[in-house]
Amino acid sequence: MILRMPLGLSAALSAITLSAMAMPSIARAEDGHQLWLRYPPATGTPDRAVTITAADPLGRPQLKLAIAELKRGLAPQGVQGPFRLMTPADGSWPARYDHLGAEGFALSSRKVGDRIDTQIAAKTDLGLLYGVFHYLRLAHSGADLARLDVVSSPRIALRVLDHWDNLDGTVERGYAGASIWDWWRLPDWRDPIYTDYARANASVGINGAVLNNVNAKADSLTAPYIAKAAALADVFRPWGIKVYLSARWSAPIELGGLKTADPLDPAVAAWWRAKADEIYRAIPDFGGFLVKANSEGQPGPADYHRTHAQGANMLAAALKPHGGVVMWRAFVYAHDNPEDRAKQAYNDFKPLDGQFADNVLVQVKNGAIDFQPREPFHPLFGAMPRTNLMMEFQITKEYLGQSTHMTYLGPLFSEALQADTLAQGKGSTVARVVDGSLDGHRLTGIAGVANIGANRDWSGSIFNQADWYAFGRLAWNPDLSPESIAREWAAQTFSPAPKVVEAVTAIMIPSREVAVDYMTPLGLAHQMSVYGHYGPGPWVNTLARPEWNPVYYNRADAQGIGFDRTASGSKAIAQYSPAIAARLARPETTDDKDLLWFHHLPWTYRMKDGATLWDDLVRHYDRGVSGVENMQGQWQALKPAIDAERFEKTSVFLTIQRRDAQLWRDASIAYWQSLNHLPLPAGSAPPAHDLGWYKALTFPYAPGNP
Ligand code: BDP
Repeated sequence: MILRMPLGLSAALSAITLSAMAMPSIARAEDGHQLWLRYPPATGTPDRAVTITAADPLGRPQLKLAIAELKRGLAPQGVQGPFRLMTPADGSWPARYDHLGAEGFALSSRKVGDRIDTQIAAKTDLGLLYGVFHYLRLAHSGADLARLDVVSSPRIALRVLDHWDNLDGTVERGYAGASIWDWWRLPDWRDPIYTDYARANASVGINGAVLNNVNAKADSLTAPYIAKAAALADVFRPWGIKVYLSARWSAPIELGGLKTADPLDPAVAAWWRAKADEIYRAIPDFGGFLVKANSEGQPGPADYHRTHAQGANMLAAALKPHGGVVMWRAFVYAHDNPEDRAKQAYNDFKPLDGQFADNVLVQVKNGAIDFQPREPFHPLFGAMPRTNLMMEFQITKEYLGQSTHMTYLGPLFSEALQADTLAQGKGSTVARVVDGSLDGHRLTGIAGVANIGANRDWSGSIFNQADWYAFGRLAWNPDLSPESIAREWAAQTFSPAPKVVEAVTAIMIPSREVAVDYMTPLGLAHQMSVYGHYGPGPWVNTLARPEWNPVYYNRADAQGIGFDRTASGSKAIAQYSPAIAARLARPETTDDKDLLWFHHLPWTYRMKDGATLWDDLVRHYDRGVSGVENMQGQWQALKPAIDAERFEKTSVFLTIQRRDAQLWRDASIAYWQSLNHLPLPAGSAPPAHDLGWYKALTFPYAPGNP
């Protein structure tokens, strides 16, 4: 079937350059709702007719979507045809593409006279859809479309967003407004936003969504809520996205009236089997369960003296006949366990290696504590070769300034993925654990705690969208560079003009390090206030559980600061492979960025450059504040190139960030000085207030607080 589409573009817009930086002007008003899928008109392109050749899309919803998306993305661009979309079923399939997996695609193009012939090939219609999105990504980020030769398949099988959305419409650690799921009106009202959501995810290759909070209510597993989830699954299906549910461990008691949730009790297993059957009747391609068990007060198999493996395997057996999986979280630590919190997950899970069923993935946070601005990689990566380990990142910025601070997370994700576990010699990166290549696993996964809410711009700020985007791109290929991802995001989000792309990328790339500097430099962690983890609170020591208090992590006193995790301390370094442990055993051979994570050191300790630890620490805080000032200046220079709405919002957010950075610096320094009584290094300004002033600050009603 041949679809002919006259583009009929007037192509009247031509580039106008102005300003000292000669940025191209962008006049359209924008509110960020279009994300990176804005498809703005190209400038100066002549009218063209485009031809798309594809099999009859009748009965092939994904092919239909691929064609529609291609038209939608090409129309403003005035890109030349013809395009050919092909699968093996369509004939003349080139054997060289036989190795493409179910989701992979190949793009090729060549110039024929004054046209460009483009071919998008994939084994499945979903692969074609991904191929179309990739083509459009290239088209809208200024790539040369006349000589394409791209073959791409995802490295990780399950690329999932975890929504910490509650049934009452709130979002735990959500900073972008209410939940986008209108549970109340589902399943009848299928808000068009669900389609937009699925399309945005598909555009970056995300293929799964856990709909409800890991701190789950059993209600999600009742018939009315299964019907609601099924309605969402229907909307998502054509976009290649499966739904998953967080399962509350004690549901057999709460919903089934059983006396126990013991995983070895046959009645419990039977209840879950029946529940799985019921879900699959409504959602035939249901993905499976995500489980937070025996963690932060949630029930779990340990309540019955059973292991995590026994719990996970019982659920896995219920899902197995339907092809579902269990994503079992390793985020566990107990209030009555005096062991270093950073060690507890490893201690619990490492001995279980090899005991998990083949449809279980153990979901491990990138670091051993909790999504801090910087954490060394979690020692479980590389330590459980006989287990499917999946990565869990937090896209929502609970500990990184929440919605307002600009802290591009691409470098954080990539740092964790590229960390070398040395488990099987050099090159045993976390990425290779997660993509299964290191240990030969086929069931692989990566999850990101979503930063999506009902805000018009989805993520609470324009730049937070980049974190969602970067998660998807790295889930597809964990070896992509955060710089290249930032570039393609900036090109699609603002303008492909090289000056704009370079200037936006230059702000994004250092932004996470800037935040580390003003919040938790040199390996400090968890210094956030009690108000929803917003703002500084290094002095806090009043929370019920020791390991919820910042003082637990900084261990600061008159003599020194930092958490000793060496042989003289908690011995956590022994959880890493011997070569890494040997490096971490001494402060001199530990990276400065992780120094106080692993070592307790005197304030007068000499750093590699000869400065004292105290002076160096203060310099990091100073650098954090001046880093935000730089970002502000760089953003102002972009004014002529950015539409007023998005420019203004980002400017104001950077002002908030500047204020917060100062607060972080001053409050932290005031507290450390109250302990060490040391003078500030030359050139460093004293905090604006005394410590009491900072301690008296409150941030009530911080959003996202459970
Ligand atoms: C922490 C959050 C808490 C989550 C928990 C988790 O503060 O709200 O429930 O992680 O991941 O980061 O389960």
